[in-house]
Amino acid sequence: MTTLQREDNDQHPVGHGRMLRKEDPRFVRGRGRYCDDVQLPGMLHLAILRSPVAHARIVSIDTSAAEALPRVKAVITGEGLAAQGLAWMPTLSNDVQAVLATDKVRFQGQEVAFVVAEDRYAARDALELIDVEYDLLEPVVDARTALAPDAPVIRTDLEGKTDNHCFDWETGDEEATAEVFERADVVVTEDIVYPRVHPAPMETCGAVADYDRVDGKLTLWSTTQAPHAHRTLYALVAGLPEHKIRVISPDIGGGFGNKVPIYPGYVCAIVASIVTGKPVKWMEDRSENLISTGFARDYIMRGEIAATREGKILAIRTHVLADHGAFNGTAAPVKYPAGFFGVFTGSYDLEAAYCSMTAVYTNKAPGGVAYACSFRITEAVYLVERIVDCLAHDLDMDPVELRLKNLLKPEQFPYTTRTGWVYDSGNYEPTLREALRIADYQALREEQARKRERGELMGIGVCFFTEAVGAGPRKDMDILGLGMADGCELRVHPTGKAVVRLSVQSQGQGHETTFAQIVAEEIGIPPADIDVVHGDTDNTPFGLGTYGSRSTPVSGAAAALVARKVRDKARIIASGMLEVSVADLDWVKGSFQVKGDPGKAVTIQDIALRAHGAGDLPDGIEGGLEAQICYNPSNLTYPHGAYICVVDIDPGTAAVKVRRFVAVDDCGTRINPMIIEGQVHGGLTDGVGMALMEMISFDEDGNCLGGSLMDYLIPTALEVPDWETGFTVTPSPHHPIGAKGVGESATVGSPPAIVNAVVDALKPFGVRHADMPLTPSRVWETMRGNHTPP
Ligand code: MCN
Ligand code: CUN
Repeated sequence: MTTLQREDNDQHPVGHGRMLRKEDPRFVRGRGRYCDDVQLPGMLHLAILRSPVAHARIVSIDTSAAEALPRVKAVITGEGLAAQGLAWMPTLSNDVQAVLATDKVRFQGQEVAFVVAEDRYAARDALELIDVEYDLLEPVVDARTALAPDAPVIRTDLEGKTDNHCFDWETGDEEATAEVFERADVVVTEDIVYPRVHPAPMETCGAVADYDRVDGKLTLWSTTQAPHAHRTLYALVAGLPEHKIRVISPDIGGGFGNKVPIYPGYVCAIVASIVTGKPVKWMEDRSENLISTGFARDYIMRGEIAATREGKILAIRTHVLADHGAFNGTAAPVKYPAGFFGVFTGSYDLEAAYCSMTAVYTNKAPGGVAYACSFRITEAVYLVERIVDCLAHDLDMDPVELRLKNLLKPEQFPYTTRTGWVYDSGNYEPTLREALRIADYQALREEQARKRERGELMGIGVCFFTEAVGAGPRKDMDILGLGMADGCELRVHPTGKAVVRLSVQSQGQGHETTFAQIVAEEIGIPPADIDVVHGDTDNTPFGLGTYGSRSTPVSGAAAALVARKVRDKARIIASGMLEVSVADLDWVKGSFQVKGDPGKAVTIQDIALRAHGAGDLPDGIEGGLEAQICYNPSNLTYPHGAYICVVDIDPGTAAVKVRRFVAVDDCGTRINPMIIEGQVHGGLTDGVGMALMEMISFDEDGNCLGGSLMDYLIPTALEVPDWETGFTVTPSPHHPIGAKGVGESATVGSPPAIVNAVVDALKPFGVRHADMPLTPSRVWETMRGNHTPP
């Protein structure tokens, strides 16, 4: 099933292959059209006043001076919104979040009021003139003490709430796991923190709202990864009829999960346009993006692993303390409050597993599911791949040998994990062996041994991961009651050119190219002749959008199946044109040929013309050549990968240099290998950022210390090596073309490989674990035995 195939199809004219991106001519010429490029006649500008403190009661707000400023059109506070019933909005996790604070502010950067003015400068200037009196309250900054009996209660808005408890969740079998732990030869326990980080897309969030008072229609350009889901939620919240709302997601300058939630700013822009009768633009700046929009991770985990002396892993157990910030704004399917953290058993054959989780509110920005996390699989993979390395450390075993001993075997698939996930397909060992081959693992270990003798710090880190992507089957998954299916429409024009309309939305993943390729492969029209339309609810079918690497698994399947539907109709028309029965036709990419007489054939373009043109069509066949579909996946897809990282640490400065990184990914059938490599390169770069540099931290007053890119460090080309990539192909058995998602794989798989490498380099110091980000100061302290978790 797994093949190591060569990809020499660079020049492939039709279908899958290494095709240059159709969207790039516009991007490389600076002709992309982003939210902030939208200019409408009479457009006003909106700026948001944010709380300077983390926790305080609002005593009074005086807006008179701001209102008096020339060019200011409106100043709105929480009270103003409350009068319309709009001060609070639902979050994607069935919690509520303040659009503008009324009673209290609950995190630094929270929205307190907004100004609408004739230009951006006047709006910003007016913010300075709003006088807010705050009555300071003690903030809850550390999740570890959020449930202390004397901790101030953050969510006093929730009736009867007397503590900062958000939710509890568990999965697996507690008793069976305890029993296995009891009889195991070896038990290893480690406290592992995945710090709060931020997706920090190049383009910040923003919107342009245009409410037409005459026809009652709202058009909203917004930075959203899920235009249809957002539209339905606006309709439900604001009471506007759904057909009178058009959400347009134009070009998006990176999403990484940051653009999944509905932010107060979008709602404020809509209100402002309704109030003023003018189009209103809101674009946040970099600091606003970093301190107030969806963060990622913030899991404090205790990992435990049980094994035999020979290194057979028996069970994994974990308790997680999850910091959800001031409102539970996590985007996850309703039944999965911890996202897909339940896959924390990783790629291994275990006897038992158990996870318990406590989530708490703190005085920090809301969010949680973001930054290429595959719904929290980043955290799950980090936990298992770190704790397996801790076991290797204690057993004094090579981490590769330990993994090879425990990886699931191909004959075990489909494999139901101890926490109930059904891995669709996998052939793990060849993937790991391919990574070892590219890295020349043996030679690296020999080099390391020589260097250790000389006192040099070189480390080799391994990670093997399995992801669950493509949410998801309707029977299990919905977001606020919306089933996670995706529609697709394909229309072939009379001249054989086509347009395919998607419900998902690209933020840089190249959908305009790859979705054309999927359709091209099925129907034989060159991808250049297929236009991809997305990101506009008036012109695309309903579906839940792009996140959790679900576009290929769900919408990609829809695109393949809708093309097959059109091809089925084309076959009937062809049988009429060639005067043979449909059973006598062979489909040879792009044309139907009469069996045994390849000279008698019609191309898809001939058929398209006939479908629209003069002349008879077979009985019962309508004119035109188009179809639509709504695809509900039967399962998630489970891509996997093997990563090997080599680091050198300067013993004098403790600076970590990632010298080599080998990534072998298996995402099933590969549609465009070049785009996959781009996705992997980006995700690996994310991994270097998280492992070595990135963290959103707070001081004891709850001030966010990562409010600019001077403090919140993100990686550049300088910090990353030349990536070495490889692949294996294990198709998904239930996906129509066997493809699995890949957009988040490298972000999921790379942090543990890098941390494992750093810890491996520090082995001479007796180090078994160190927490991210492994900045020089933290590595320095760790070398001296002073490791303190973030
Ligand atoms: N692909 C392929 N063959 C496969 C799988 C995928 O050729 N077997 C291609 C797809 O056709 C698509 C791309 O790879 O062009 C990513 O596909 P997929 O894995 O389905 O992921 P999505 O398109 O759903 O993208 C979402 C994913 C997520 S959730 C985050 S977060 C992330 C990521 O994509 N955000 C990104 N990659 C990003 N890349 C860019 N440039 N910008 C972001 O914001
Ligand atoms: Cu978790 S970030 Mo992506 O799913 O949009």
